[in-house]
Amino acid sequence: MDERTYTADAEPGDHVTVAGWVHEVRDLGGIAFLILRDKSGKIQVKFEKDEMDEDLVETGLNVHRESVISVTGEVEAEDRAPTGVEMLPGSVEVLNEADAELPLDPSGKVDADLSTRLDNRTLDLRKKEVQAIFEIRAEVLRAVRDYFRSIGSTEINTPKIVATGTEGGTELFPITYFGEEAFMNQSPQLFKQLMVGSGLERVFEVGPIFRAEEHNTPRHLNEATMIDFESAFIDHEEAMDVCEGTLKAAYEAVAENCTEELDLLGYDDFETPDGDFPRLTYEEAIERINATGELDEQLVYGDDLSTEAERALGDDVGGHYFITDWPSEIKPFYIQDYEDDPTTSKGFDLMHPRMELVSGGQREHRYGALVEGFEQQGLDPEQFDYYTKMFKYGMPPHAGWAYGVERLIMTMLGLENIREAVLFPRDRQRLSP
Ligand code: AMO
Repeated sequence: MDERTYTADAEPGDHVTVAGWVHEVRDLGGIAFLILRDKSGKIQVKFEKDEMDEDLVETGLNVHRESVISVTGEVEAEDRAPTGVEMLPGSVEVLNEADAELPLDPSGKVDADLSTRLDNRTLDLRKKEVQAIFEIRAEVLRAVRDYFRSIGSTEINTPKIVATGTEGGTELFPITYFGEEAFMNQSPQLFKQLMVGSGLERVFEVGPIFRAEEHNTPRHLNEATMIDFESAFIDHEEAMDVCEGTLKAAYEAVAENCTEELDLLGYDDFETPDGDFPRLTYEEAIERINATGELDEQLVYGDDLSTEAERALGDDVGGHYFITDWPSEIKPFYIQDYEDDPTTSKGFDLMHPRMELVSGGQREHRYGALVEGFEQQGLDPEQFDYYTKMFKYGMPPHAGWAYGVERLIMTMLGLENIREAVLFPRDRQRLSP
């Protein structure tokens, strides 16, 4: 194939070859237009029937929409063309003809429901506004990685096939591992903690997690992507600082580098969070929720926050905020409790007004207290021996947290359904594509 030029780079006076998808063919009689689409944009190709080779016109105008073609020809300025330029084709090559009937209309003129879109994700992703979500997701991950590197954090990759769960036994996916029972990992929690004791001290991971969630909701997935962070020699307050810094870095990068994508998604006032995020204790949070009068039943100390409670508080606070000092009994075994008040933990959540984005906390690094915590949660410390025993050989005080990437994107872009932020979502009904 001749050297290919992106449609956006085709300038008047150039002789180029462009390649992409047939977006539309408009036949006006003596003259016809083919709109060719590629990653960079679209270009109008003009066919003058009486003046051009018959075969060329035939090829260009009879090709089905969404076929892949390449066009070689002259680029000319044309005010009436959508992009101000058009091409006069010297040759058209059909590289792969598409079926006449498509399961989904990538031009977006005909709406499709989410399920049809996800069944045909390849075609769905030919729409610029759908692509924009994934360009933004990629930019968020780049910015987050850069931020972590700037604070001396090492990227790690930990096993996804494991022998035990970490976030409560009910949400595990069992698999068979050479005749033995194993599980898909719910979180890199224990591995990242082991790494802060390894000499790497400060680590992060971006990777998949697997949870057999009971409910099919607009904000739960059965396979999600988590951004995990863990650092030696910091406490939960400092961990919250890093968490806040990461979130702001992600928003700022999107505001700066994704203006086109934000335009496509209809944002003219994309706001990056600024100022310090409020840090409410759990007790303050339930008082504020009760004071909104939004809930049918008042919350009492020890209750977890329902979706309605989170929403009531989110509306009240109006921006990102942390909830700190959770009751120990509703936080996992690895979270440390206050020395002077063992009923209160140093666990925290970062909340967006719509939902929880992050959980984290100061970790229990003392062997004795850690093993006790396992027993209190009805877990067998023996099963976690590979983890607990390292706490006997020099485990520094440490803290960390984890984001759900899809929830971050969903709340950043105001998406209604978390599935919009995943290429191929896994939920209770969906195992393929
Ligand atoms: P937690 O279970 O709260 O904490 O998970 C952390 C964050 O991950 C996201 N998340 C999910 N997103 C989509 N679908 C799901 N099923 C799902 N489950 C979780 C949420 C959530 O806030 N090990 C701890 C973190 C830590 O303490 O470092 C953990 O996994 O945004």
